[in-house]
Amino acid sequence: MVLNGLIVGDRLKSGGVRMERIVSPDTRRENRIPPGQHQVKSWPALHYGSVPKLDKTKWTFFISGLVDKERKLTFEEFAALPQVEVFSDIHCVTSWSLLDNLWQGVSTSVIKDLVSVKSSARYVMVHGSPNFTTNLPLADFFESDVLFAMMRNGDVLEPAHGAPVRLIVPCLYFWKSAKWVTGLRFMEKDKAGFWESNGYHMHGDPWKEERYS
Ligand SMILES: Nc1nc2c(c(=O)[nH]1)N[C@H]1C(S)=C(S)[C@@H](COP(=O)(O)O)O[C@H]1N2
Ligand SMILES: [Mo]
Repeated sequence: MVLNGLIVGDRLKSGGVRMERIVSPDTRRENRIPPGQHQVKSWPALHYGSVPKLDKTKWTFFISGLVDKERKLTFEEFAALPQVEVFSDIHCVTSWSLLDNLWQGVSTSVIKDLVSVKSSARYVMVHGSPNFTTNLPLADFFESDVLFAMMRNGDVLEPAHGAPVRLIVPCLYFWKSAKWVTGLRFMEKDKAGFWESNGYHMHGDPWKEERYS
């Protein structure tokens, strides 16, 4: 099992106690495959453009917009934040679903401890390399099973799947799960991100088939 040194260090700091495991509510449905979807067994890599070459020592994570004080974290600072495990399914709008993923990373709830998000904020724009954006209502962004993942099923994420840090939003189609995350901007009004400006739905609930608008 490939383990990132900082993640192992964090585990030891917590006394070797297993980290909290959150089970995504949709994995408890009797039928876990949303309408119009089919199950796949291996994980496709899909994105616009080519895989960016990211150097962890230069990677930074910004938190901006409607917060009391904007912040920027290095990878070392980000990876030292408390971590959780999340068990969830993936539903891609192109119709494949991949069940039983165990993610490890930083819960979005930790963001609330880093900055104070102003009460006027209702949406967040998630930014990813090279010029990717995707918009989410804060109600979805702060669901308890949403995290910035660094590992899946015990392995560090591969570059094609968004290393070093990607977002995972289990309750929405997978295009909302930005790869190669670089930061967040909290906003009062909803604004279309990259795929949303190209015809994808502003919200993207797979159970309501909110595919295109
Ligand atoms: N930075 C970035 N993140 C992205 C995308 C992208 O083009 N750029 N594509 C999205 C889409 S459309 C999908 S389906 C998923 C695919 O993730 P995967 O390649 O790990 O399966 O990433 C999402 N996150
Ligand atoms: Mo997609």
